[in-house]
Amino acid sequence: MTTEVFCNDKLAKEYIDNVFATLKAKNAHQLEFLQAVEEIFISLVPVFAQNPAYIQHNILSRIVEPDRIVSFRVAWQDDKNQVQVNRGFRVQYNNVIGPYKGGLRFHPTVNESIMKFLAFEQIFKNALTGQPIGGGKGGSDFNPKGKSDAEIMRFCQAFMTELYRYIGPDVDVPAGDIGVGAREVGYLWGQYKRIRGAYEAGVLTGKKPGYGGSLARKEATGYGLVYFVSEMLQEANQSFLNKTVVVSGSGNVAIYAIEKAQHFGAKVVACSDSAGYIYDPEGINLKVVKEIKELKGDRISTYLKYRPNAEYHEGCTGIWTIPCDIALPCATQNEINGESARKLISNGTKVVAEGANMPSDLEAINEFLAADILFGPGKAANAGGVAVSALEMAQNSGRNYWSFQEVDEKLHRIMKSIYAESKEAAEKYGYSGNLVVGSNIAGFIKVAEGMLAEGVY
Ligand code: NDP
Ligand code: 2IT
Repeated sequence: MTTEVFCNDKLAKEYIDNVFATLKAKNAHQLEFLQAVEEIFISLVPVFAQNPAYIQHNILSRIVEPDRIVSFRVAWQDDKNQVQVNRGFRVQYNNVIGPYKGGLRFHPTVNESIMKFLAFEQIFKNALTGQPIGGGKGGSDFNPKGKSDAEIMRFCQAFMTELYRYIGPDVDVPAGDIGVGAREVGYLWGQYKRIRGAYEAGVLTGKKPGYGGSLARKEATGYGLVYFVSEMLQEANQSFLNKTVVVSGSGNVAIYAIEKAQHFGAKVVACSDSAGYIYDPEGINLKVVKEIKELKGDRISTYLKYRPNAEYHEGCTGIWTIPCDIALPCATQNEINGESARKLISNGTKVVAEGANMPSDLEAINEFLAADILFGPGKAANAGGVAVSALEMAQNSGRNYWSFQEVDEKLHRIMKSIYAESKEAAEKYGYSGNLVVGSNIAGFIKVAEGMLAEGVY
């Protein structure tokens, strides 16, 4: 039995600051992780002020500590028969709402801080989808660039040979993220199936349609982002029609965000990769981008061979100097800093929505909010990918397939509902129009209530 206690903003802030100070002392070098936590903590002051039970049960100290982190060696042979060694991770953060769920990232920058920031955000994102999925993330510092198909396969098999013991359709369900798409998921799945000796399709999502995968999963994050932005625009009596849009990245999220934005009548004038960006004032030819990136795995600079009137610029941040109505960062974390945010604002950008995870740093977010930019935080705006992953799990358990249209309609409904819930939570807690606060609160409360119901462990 707990007794009712009084709380207010000051006491709530003191509690949150204390938890953050302890976390910072314990994880001093994990900058991305601390950044992700700080953004959420700032939003939660009114929630703790109004729900003292959360303090009594020390929900915050419990929620920031992952259930477990697995780190493992991945040894594999390259095409020259040399043995290479990488580090693999799986962060199982919180499974109050469902099995741990989140992608795998293969990128040389992967470390524990990045894994933890992604897994932490995933808890609240997944809660927002309304689907029964907890939060997790994994990956490796393996660099897929320049590797042959056989090397990718051997790496994926070696990675799964260790990972398989920690995952399962009701335990933890990985999927793709940067550097991991349907090809990699296919190799991972094949190895899992061989080791387990059973067809447990729901252990991984993002599989190819026809081999256990869901239609519309490939498109889901990008389409979902554009559906979310449409809700934001509708609120301001606007739409994508004739808007100028800049999208960073040219991977899975970026490509399908461009596709849907164009479908809704927008002119997308720029996209990028980690080396530089292209500017095509006539509007990006998406067929060309798909050929370069999806078929050839080439650099975005080669776009100029097909469209000589376009421009190519080295470096990533310059893309935010292009005047646009809507900016959709879809590449990676911290790609928009305060300076880029100020440039976007002074160029008249009205909407910024995050397809990537944490692409705007804290200074940039503050700039956007202060300038009354319509700002869609990643946790809410890019949740379409994992939402359709949950729909893939549902199809796998039901041993059936839904049509593209059926999945796309469900995705659309989920994105509308995430927007509505985030907006409503912001209003309820006195931050009308602030979707950062709204989505953090709406996601957090679902998890916190589940933790209260489960009791202390
Ligand atoms: P991809 O690997 O398909 O594409 C990533 C794109 O971002 C590429 O164009 C890549 O360029 C660029 N990029 C990667 N790292 C950097 C970097 N350090 N600096 C600049 N550009 C970079 O990944 P996704 O499209 O799947 O993921 C993009 C973002 O969206 C990530 O933040 C991811 O976490 C997030 N996300 C992904 C979801 C999904 O379903 N896939 C769901 C929700 C969020 P290059 O080709 O040169 O490497
Ligand atoms: O960041 C993300 O939400 C993803 N990479 C998708 C995760 C998933 O399980 O589909």
